[in-house]
Amino acid sequence: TQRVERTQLYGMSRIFQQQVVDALKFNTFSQPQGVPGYPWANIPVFDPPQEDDLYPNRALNFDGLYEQPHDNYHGWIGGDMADNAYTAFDPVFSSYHANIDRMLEVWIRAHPAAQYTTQCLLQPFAGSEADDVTFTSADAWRYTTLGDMAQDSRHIGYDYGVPVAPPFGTRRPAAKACCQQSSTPMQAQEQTASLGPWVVFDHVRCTHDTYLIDVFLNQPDATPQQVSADNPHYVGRFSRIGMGLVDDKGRCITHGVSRALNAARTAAALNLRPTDTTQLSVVVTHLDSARVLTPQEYAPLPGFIAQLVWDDPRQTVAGPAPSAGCCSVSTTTTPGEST
Ligand SMILES: [Cu+2]
Repeated sequence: TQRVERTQLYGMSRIFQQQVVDALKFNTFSQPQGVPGYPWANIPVFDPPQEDDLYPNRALNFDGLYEQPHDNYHGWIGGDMADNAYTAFDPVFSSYHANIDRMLEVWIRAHPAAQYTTQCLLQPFAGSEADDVTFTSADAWRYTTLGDMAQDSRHIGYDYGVPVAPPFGTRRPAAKACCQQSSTPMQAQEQTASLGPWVVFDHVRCTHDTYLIDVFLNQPDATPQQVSADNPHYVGRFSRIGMGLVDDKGRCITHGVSRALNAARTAAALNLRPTDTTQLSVVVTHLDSARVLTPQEYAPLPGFIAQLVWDDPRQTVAGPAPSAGCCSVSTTTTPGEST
């Protein structure tokens, strides 16, 4: 049974890695926020809480898409890693985030023309202490900006070795082509042609505890046992890493954002079309207790209701959309069904 479990876990990793590949397809890094061009993560002051309309929709770009598989691995490891208040206390955090940096590097090198704001300080602290640090204060030199950080690593003195295994989504080179890094993107055309549909969650905000949201199409009786990469009805996971303790730093947004999970693989496996009536189901699991929540229990949580959207989200990126851009999509879904 250990082997079966392990195979299951590797299957999940395949799904998470596909989510990374999906994120890397987005040519926009993050949406600018407000006139100074702050991206969402650079809101300079959280105390007092900021106006809702300062928070852009961050679903439809690399940053928003990539956070999902990032969160999934936090939840997958569990324990401290799945608790925002303690996550960096787990030694695996450092090596895990070293790879997050590497994936950022993949994106940066694939988009050499991208520009990042240098106007905004990345502040390691929030709250009243941070209020004293301004763009012009003497302390500012201790801090850095997104523009300083988002550079090709070779500009700041280090480089990445050649991976020992081909990146996920590339074919292994033919046996005879020994030393060339010439692996070709796997079914590149096919993937580009099948980017949708998307499972979209709106009004996503912080939670206290950590939850796993597993998504299925046309599986109304879904249970945790059906979470498997081999199940054609299974779309993937949307982990919500809890803030833990009390969010005393005011880091939680008040308005909420939209997040999207690509369902192209599932739609292709089930031969679904936009005109079909497709049932969307979610199984929400409370990570610490492994308890499955009833729809009555998870419905009041922020951003736990999903809908299926067939439009390619990249077509709808038209600038900051504080109201989470879901007003004009067509859907043929029964949202939020579960066991
Ligand atoms: Cu992390």
